[in-house]
Amino acid sequence: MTELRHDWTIDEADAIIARPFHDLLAAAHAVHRETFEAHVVEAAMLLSIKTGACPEDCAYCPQSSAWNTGLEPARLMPTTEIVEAAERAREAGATRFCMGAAWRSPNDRQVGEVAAAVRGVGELGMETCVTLGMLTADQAATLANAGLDYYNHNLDTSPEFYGEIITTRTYEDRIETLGHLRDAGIKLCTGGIVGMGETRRDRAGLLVQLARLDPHPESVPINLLVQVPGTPLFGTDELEPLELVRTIAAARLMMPRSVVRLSAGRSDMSDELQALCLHAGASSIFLGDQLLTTTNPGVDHDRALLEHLDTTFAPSA
Ligand code: SAM
Ligand code: DTB
Ligand code: SF4
Repeated sequence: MTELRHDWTIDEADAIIARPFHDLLAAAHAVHRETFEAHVVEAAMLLSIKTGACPEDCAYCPQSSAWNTGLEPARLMPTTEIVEAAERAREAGATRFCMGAAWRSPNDRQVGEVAAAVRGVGELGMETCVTLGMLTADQAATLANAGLDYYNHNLDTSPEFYGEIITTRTYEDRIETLGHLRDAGIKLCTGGIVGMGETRRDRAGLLVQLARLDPHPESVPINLLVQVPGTPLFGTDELEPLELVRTIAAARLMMPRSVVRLSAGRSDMSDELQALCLHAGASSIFLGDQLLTTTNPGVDHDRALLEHLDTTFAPSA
C-alpha cells in the first residue's frame, strides 16, 4: 500500500505530471486499485440552493455580481424544496447530495437555515455536502452538529496564479476555513479548476497545496473550466485535454486514498476523455443535467457511459 505523504514539492508534482503518458497512467491506475474498486463510480448530485448575486469576483464564475452573464439570481431555497430535490437525486442513483450557495461567507442565520436542510437530507440516508463560501469556527461547528458529512471549499489554483483569478479574498482565507472544517470534524472536499490559462506548474502548485494538507482531503474535485459568456475567462484557450488526464493521475499518486471527482466541464468532454480520466484515478462524478448553473451530461448519458466501461454506480451508503 502506497505510503501517504504530506511534504510534496512543486518540482516533484511537476515531474509526475510530465512523466511519459503511459508510465504515468499505469502508475496512477495501479495506485487507484490499491484503495478503490476500479469498476465502481460514486454518484453525487448538485443543487444550487442560493443562486447568483455573489459579491466575489471569481473570474470563472457565472454567479459573481461583477459579471453580466444573464443569470437569474434566486434567494435561498426553502428546506422543503431542498429535501424534495434530494429525494429525486436519490431516486436517480445519487448517494451524496451537494448543496451550493453563491455566498462569499454566509451569516449565522443563513448557516442555521442550511443546517436545517442538512438534517432533512441526512434523514433520507444520503451523504450530505454543502459549499457556502468561507466560514467561522462556530459556523463549521453548527454544520457539524447538523450531521454534515462533507464541505466543499476549493483552493482552485496555485497560490501564484490565484490573484489573476480572484481578488476579493486571499488563499489564506480559504486555508483558514479548511482548518475550521477539520476542527469541526467535517470531511473536506477541496480541489480546483484547470483550463483557466494557468501553467502546468500552476496545476502542480495546486496539487501540492492539496497534498500538503494533513490529513489529505477526503474528496478532491477537479473541474475543467466551463467558459461562460460574460465572465472574464470566456474565450480562454482550451486546455489540451490530456493535461486534464495528467492532472488527475498526479492527484491520484499524491493523494492515494482521496476520492478524486471528475467535476465540472464534462458536457465539453468526449466519452473517451472521461474514460481516460476514470482510468487515471477519478472515481466520482456529478449526476444530472445541471451542475449549479451550467449543463452536465444527464443521467441517461452517464449510465450509458458507465455501461460501456463495465462500471456501476456505488450502491447507496
Ligand atoms: N461560493 C462558494 C465558493 O466559491 O466556495 C461555493 C460555490 S462555488 C460556485 C463552488 C465551486 O464551483 C468553485 O470553488 C469553483 O471551483 C467551481 N466553479 C464555479 N464556476 C465554475 C466554472 N465556470 N467552471 C468550472 N468550475 C467552476
Ligand atoms: C466543485 O468542485 N465543483 C462543483 C461542486 N464542487 C460545488 C461546482 C461546479 C460549478 C460549475 C459551474 C456552475 O455550474 O455554476
Ligand atoms: Fe461567488 Fe463562489 Fe462563484 Fe466565487 S465561485 S463568484 S465565491 S459563487
